[in-house]
Amino acid sequence: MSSSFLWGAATSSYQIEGAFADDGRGPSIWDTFSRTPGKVRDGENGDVACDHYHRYLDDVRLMAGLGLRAYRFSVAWPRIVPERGVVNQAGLDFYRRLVDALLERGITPWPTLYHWDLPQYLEDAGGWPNRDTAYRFAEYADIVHTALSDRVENWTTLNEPWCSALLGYANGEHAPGRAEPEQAVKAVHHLLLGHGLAVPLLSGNIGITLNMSHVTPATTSPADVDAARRIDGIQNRLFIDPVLLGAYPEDVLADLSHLSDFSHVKDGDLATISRKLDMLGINYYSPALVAAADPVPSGTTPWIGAESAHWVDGGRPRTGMGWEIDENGLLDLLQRVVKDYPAIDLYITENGAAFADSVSSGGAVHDPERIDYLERHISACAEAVNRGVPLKGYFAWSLLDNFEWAHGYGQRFGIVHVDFGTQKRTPKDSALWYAARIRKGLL
Ligand code: IFM
Repeated sequence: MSSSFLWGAATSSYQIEGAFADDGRGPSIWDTFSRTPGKVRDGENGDVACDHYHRYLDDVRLMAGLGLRAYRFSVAWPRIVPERGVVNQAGLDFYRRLVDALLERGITPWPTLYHWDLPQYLEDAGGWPNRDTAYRFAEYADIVHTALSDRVENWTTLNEPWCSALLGYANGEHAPGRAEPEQAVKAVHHLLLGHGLAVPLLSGNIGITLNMSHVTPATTSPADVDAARRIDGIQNRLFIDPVLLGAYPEDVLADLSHLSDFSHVKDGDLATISRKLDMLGINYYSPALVAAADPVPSGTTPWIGAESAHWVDGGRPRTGMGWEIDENGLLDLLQRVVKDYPAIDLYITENGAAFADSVSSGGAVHDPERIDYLERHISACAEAVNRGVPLKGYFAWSLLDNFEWAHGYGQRFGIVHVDFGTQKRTPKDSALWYAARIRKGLL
């Protein structure tokens, strides 16, 4: 079992590529958002990021040196279709070169088609709240698949549609920065519709990646239990239910009824969204301990549907992002997915932690907290497999320190340190630990 377990690391296009105007790439919503004053820490952006677009060969060599068996990256839609109706061959060529370099070193390419960099012209036409964007996504998926299917077998449609829809359109923390909760509900549906429209156009091992959390009530009081139900509904079930069960959860529709009458859900949409998949990617970082809310503090924008719930401190250590560390949440979550949903291969497509790393005078990066985080969560994966969970792989987030969205370069998630001034890569102690863990195997 453990020898076929797929070990990898993950990145995404806007977070690492840079080369924002090279070879015909058009602007994305993140180019626009990061240039909007006050949206990203210190006004930082992905113009250069890790300069991976120019350094991909070195980065692939680095991956090979660490013994990675798979590399999860995303394709930048604005490189492929920079303007409506225009296919940019130079953009496709970049990913062909990247995939070839991976295959030459025995690393399985694991592309995601959408990791948040919507072409700006599609946002100008309404963005994800506009149904047409789902059809444009399917067209784009078809273009990428046609170009790469001779060398790529594993396809992920979307990464974390929760973030695209809710952070992007409900509270505006992410691009395109709109605080329009009614539109966010439509964005949820059109992201999922885009996924479903793309599925029959792809071949091989096809999946979607959801960011999921294990949500538990802080107490057994009915109010806290209901708060946990609502958060679980918005975070998990609003996405996994339509994809794997073919229906939105009734209680979540009721929770959102003040925002939407769901007339944007057309006949046949749920059949499209629930087309059969081969795998489900789960991104797990932290659990959620939830209680019924005191009034939400002024100046904060609650999640839609979760206006009267708040997160309770579980008393565990936290990462640099302030996220509580609990590997048992991952084990519980995996077992819950197996229990509540039809059988499907599972992959942890992201898991990792940001800490304030620095290069020591000897040139090493000592990151014992990240090693501890990874060790705990990989052990939870091993335990899940022992308990019969069909978990087939694990991708550390992230290969490289990178542009952490609204946090700019202030949060380092990499197992490889990047000096953003010189672009020097230094494998952290965690990268060396991970390489040894891969050699040892899961179980
Ligand atoms: O950096 C992000 C990634 O783009 C999506 N999942 C969570 C990561 C850490 O915040």
